[in-house]
Amino acid sequence: MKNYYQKEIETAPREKILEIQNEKLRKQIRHVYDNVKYYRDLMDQKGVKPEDIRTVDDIKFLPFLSKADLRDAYPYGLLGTDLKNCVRIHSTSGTTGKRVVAFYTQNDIDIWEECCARAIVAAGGTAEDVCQVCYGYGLFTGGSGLHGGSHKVGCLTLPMSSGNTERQIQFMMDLGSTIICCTPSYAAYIGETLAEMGYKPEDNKLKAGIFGAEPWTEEMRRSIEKSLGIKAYDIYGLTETSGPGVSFECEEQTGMHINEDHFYAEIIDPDTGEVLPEGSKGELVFTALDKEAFPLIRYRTRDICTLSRKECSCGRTHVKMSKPMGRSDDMMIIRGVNVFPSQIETVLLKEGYTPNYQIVVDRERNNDTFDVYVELNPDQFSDKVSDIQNRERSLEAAMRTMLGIGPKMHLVAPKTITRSEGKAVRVIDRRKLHD
Ligand code: DLL
Repeated sequence: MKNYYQKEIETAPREKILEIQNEKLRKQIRHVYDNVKYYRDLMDQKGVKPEDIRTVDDIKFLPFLSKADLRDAYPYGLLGTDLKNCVRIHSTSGTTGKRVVAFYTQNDIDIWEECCARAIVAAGGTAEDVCQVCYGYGLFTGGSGLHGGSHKVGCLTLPMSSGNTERQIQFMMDLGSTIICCTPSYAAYIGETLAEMGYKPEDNKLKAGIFGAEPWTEEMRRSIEKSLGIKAYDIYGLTETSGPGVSFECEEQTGMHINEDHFYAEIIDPDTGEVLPEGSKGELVFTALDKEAFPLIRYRTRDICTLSRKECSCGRTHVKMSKPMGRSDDMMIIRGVNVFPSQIETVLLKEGYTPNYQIVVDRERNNDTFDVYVELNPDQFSDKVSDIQNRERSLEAAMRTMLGIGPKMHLVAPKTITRSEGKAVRVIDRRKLHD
């Protein structure tokens, strides 16, 4: 028997979905034009009026929104409702200076949690399940999103948050967790720790895992499935769109169904902005059709992927996106935290160091390693090891404040970082995260 959380809409005929999208879009565009000055100005600049947008085919006339707009409008410039109607915020893990802050009304939270509930049910979740949520709780959307979804499904919810692996394992074993939600790298680490503690995959009661927030490969899926004895499902989302649950995998495991009654997806050429036909590889753009507090019109995610409308054996009719295959900007995701090289550069320059640096990211035993090598100025150079170590510790602290995670800092002698003849190679990512 196939399981759906909201069967009617999840399996609705294409025409029905289009009808819903068109109606919600017209309403949403009228609403942002009338109530959000930032959108009105963008639309006026492009010469588009709300009445020009009748169906999703007209969406191409609307301006794009980028992360830079979100920073410009920080914190309240994109609010679609009175602050008094908002009940929550979440935020991305640091971008240069200002973070992205997303607002939610109660209705936004309900819809978001329903999307996560669809993902949990697609992974086989029911009210009988024990769902262990080990995404981070707090400003990050992972914990709250899956937590809310788990409640909606009626699972016994274990709000573990991330970290403290031994305690995670103790609860998992003692309470018989059947579903686990966390980043794929943390899932792999839990699998490894279980084996080290002498457990075999069949010793736990887990049947499914819902993993996302960072890129992971099919090889990683197979290895997690083996080490935990589960079926591993992908889930995608971003803070700007509410959080996890924009799209999720079903049992076919061949891409993630986008919740099209709430999000309209386009694939564009990242250089020209041209909308590409189905199946093309390009940048994913989302329009949130019914978000109230933080409306999002044609938001450029910077994630590169493809869309497919091929019929799915699960019966869901919503379009599927492939795993993100990379990004059209230089953002890295390290231990689940979004990191831009420019943030690192900002700290270095502020602290009086050279802009000659190199970031090395790797993965050891399924954990990201994060090292930054920086050249000292000749006048900063010292023969005293303790001087250098003190400088490294203080830089690590400054980095942690900026990024939310601390890289291991290595101060090296002047002129030792290889100079490039073309673009500087700032980032060496050895993790091989994309197939
Ligand atoms: O990572 C929301 C989330 C939480 C998704 C838990 C899934 C599970 P942000 O911190 O704003 O939000 O980061 C969003 O993470 O633009 C992608 O580049 C990346 N990302 C998210 N899910 C996946 C995934 C959350 N399944 C950014 N595969 C996005 C690959 C992913 N990358």
